Amino acid sequence: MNLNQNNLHIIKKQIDIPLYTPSHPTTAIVHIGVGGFHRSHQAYYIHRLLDRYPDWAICGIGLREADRSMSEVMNQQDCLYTLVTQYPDGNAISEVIGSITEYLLAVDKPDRVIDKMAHFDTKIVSLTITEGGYNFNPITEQFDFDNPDIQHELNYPDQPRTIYGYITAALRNRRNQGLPPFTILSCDNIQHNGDMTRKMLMAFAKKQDSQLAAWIETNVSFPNSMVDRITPVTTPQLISLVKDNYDYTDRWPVVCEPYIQWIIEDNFVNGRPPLEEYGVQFVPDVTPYEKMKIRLLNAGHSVLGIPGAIQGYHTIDTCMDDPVFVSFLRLFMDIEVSPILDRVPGINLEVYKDTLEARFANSTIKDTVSRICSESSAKLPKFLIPTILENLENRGSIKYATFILAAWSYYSAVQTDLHNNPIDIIDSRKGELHQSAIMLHSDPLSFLRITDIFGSLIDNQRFVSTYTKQIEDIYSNPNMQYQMESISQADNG
Ligand code: CS2
Repeated sequence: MNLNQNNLHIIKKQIDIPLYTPSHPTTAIVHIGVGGFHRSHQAYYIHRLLDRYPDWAICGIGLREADRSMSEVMNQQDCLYTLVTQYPDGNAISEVIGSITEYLLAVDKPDRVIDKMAHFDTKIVSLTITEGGYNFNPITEQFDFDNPDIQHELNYPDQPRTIYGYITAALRNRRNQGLPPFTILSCDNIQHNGDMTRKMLMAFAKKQDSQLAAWIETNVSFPNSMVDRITPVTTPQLISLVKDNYDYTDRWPVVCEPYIQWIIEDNFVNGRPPLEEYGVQFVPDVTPYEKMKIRLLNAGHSVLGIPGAIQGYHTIDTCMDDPVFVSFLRLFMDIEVSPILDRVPGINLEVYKDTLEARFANSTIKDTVSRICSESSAKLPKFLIPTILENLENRGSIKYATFILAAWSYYSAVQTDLHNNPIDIIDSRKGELHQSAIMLHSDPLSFLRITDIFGSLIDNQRFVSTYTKQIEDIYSNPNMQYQMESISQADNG
């Protein structure tokens, strides 16, 4: 039996199903980038409120050809999916989520996507398009006009390809029809994600249509938000688990941890769902929360994942079984991150870090090192490098974070773990990273010359000498445990 609306009356004997009925749902949120995270986080919050507030359903959008399989599964399953929340003690809570009621693949139906976004009912356009999806140079933070897709949409505004082309096309229709604008809500792990989205969209819109740009500037809002829920990649085992336990086939269920957090600036130009009734925190300024989360959790993941991959560990909880990794992670958080964080209202930092350790150690979610290391070229400039820059400025410690860059260089060059097994590297810049990293024998700093990742780090003497020494150490003995222990030794007393 397949998961779909018709079968829900049978499925509900085994598992919780939505209490709301989607006969004629109003989709007030258009979400671009429906992956595991959107489905465990935002769509889960909306699921919880839809029975009382039925006008806030979600229309999911996939922009790229790569979203075709999600589109097929979602449409085949009437957009229903199973969310499996795995507790560290082995208990799991599973439920069927129905808050996404429509899914459109933009490459097939660009006009329908524009019409949907331009429709009166749409009040929010939200985004999870990953750190790499915003089309900016991570170091200069300027919009990348060289991207061929951007060039195409500037020349042919009615043939959009990226969020910028779609959003401007939809906003132009709304303005022309005299409709109110929508709020653009970024849910990606970028500090000041709303401000960044505004800056990028304005750069694009000004080039495309300066009058429209002026309208956007005065009418559209871009709240910053901090999102959090660890959501591993769906595995064939999860699909079997759902089938074995509940007797139906869900082709793309989602697994996640119990922890969930969403903090948003309350700046919505066309209304919003009452998410505060469901645990979402609205604050005037999200800055301290997002900095804490990105610099500790997201960077902490990379601090475990990159050496973990070299060591031959496959999941984050396996890294946390290694006391050397645990101690290195904690020292990184205590010595290099905590001192540069601002006071975070209502949060005890020590407790937050303890909770992170417990979340990383959750052995039931099996979050893979390959997911964590994927697209490190987009993640590290946002998660880790800014911490090194701030500590260079403040004369703080840099050896933990720098070690991760040195290990990343080794990982990119050698591409195998300590046992000579290939490392599963998922990065759109994998080839380029490899080429730069292997030049090391003629130029020890070759890796750092990718300036849109490392910026001007290469010009800093203290950084360069720490990095060079660590690279030498790693190449003489790539056992991460050994290297991490010797770095931590002095601080462990
Ligand atoms: C992870 C995040 O992609 C990563 O490297 O750190 O996906 C992380 O699991 C989420 O941001 C948790 O909220």
